[in-house]
Amino acid sequence: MSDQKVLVAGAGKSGIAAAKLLLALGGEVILYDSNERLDRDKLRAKFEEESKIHILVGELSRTALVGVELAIISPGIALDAPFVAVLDEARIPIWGEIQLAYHVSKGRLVAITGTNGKTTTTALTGAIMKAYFQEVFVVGNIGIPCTEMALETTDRSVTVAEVSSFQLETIMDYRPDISAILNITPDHLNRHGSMENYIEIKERITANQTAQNCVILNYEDPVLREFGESKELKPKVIFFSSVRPLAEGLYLDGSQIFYSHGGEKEPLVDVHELKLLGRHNYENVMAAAAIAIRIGVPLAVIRKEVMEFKAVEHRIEYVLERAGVKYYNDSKGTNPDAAIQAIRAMPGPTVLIAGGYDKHSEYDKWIQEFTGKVKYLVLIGQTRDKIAECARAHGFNEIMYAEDMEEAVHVCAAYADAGDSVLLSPACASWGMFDNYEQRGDIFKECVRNL
Ligand code: UMA
Repeated sequence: MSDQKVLVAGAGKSGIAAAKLLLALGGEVILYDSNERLDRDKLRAKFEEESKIHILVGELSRTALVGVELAIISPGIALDAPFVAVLDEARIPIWGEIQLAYHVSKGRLVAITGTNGKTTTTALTGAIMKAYFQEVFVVGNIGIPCTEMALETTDRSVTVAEVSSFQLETIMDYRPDISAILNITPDHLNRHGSMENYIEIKERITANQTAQNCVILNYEDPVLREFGESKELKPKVIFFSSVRPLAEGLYLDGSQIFYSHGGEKEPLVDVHELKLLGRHNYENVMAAAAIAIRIGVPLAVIRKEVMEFKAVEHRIEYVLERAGVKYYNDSKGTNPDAAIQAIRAMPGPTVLIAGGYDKHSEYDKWIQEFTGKVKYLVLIGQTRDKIAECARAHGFNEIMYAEDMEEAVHVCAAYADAGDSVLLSPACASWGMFDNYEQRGDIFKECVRNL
């Protein structure tokens, strides 16, 4: 890439990291962002003074592209963004940021995608790898751009990447040694147009894989089962199932996870020994274990790591116990589907804090999960009335309102009995009351600790 002039689109985390990588490789970079309100001086200050970088914001003109040989695009930019047409017209190849990282990186690559659970699985896989290998990088959608670490990788490295559909849209010869698709349910359809397209993009993670590579798939996801059984798929397939025993692969039987292969079955872990809760998390554990087995980590190491692994922050995260009541933070439960998983994961009667910004979601399925589990519902935020009305329509009347998180936590503490759980899993986005879901979760935890 040395001496190449490259346009990097998007001046967020990915764009900055990609630009720095290209500069380190000796390239010249135009860092472009369509948000004209961005401060060009502040962006410029993120780079060494002598860097060959030009900052461009607002509209992208054809003349700005003179001499540009390649464009690197950030994941948040949809391919129907107006400036992409300008790149296409100028016949400039477009690579995603993960494609650039792949081009430069060394060592083995594990790439994990799926609609839900990919951050937990990536973090857990990373933890297992770190317990066994010396050089491990955990990157991608989880928060550290792949390009940020690319130059540090060596032939001995193992890179574990969380990969989103946004990132997979713009890969070229990206070929993970091991890939995993955890599940595919409707999400991001506003960007991908249709479920068919979304599925195709997720499955693209295997597009360049060969018979030497491997893909881990969820046997209980009908789309993925069919995909895994199709004759055209080149990599070796390892299935996992949380519902039935498999002759080959990982599966949950009762409370025990087994690894079965070549006619033998080996117990991996009893789920009661895990700190992660819920069937969806057992699936994440099986996917991570399958990856680790495939790459050669001994079962004893995997067992130890999965038992020690705690939930990723803000995802059914155990906070503490007060007066026999356990408190859980699931601020990442920003839609009804995710919030259903959290309710299912609770060990017993639960006092639930929910509500927030209105994304026009349907709440019926989520409220139907309350039966036999949720004792009281404490509502906050813009969606309070809408959720209360829907809950009453389903015959659930144990509803209270709170003005802020502190009040909500105090109400829960007053109404929860020893043996109950208090769960923040709002089924709504945080905006309106908080900057983002992280801040909402942090404030919840602070209020709990101050009880
Ligand atoms: N921009 C344009 N033109 C556009 C759209 C955006 O110039 O048409 C600019 C924005 O003005 C902004 C920049 O692009 O300045 C933002 O780029 P980005 O949205 O790609 O964000 P990054 O900061 O680079 O973060 C991205 C991922 N964001 C998205 O996919 C939306 C992060 O995932 C990821 O952690 C990070 O790269 C490192 O790899 C976040 C996410 O929400 C967590 N992911 C989605 C999800 O998990 O559901 C897929």
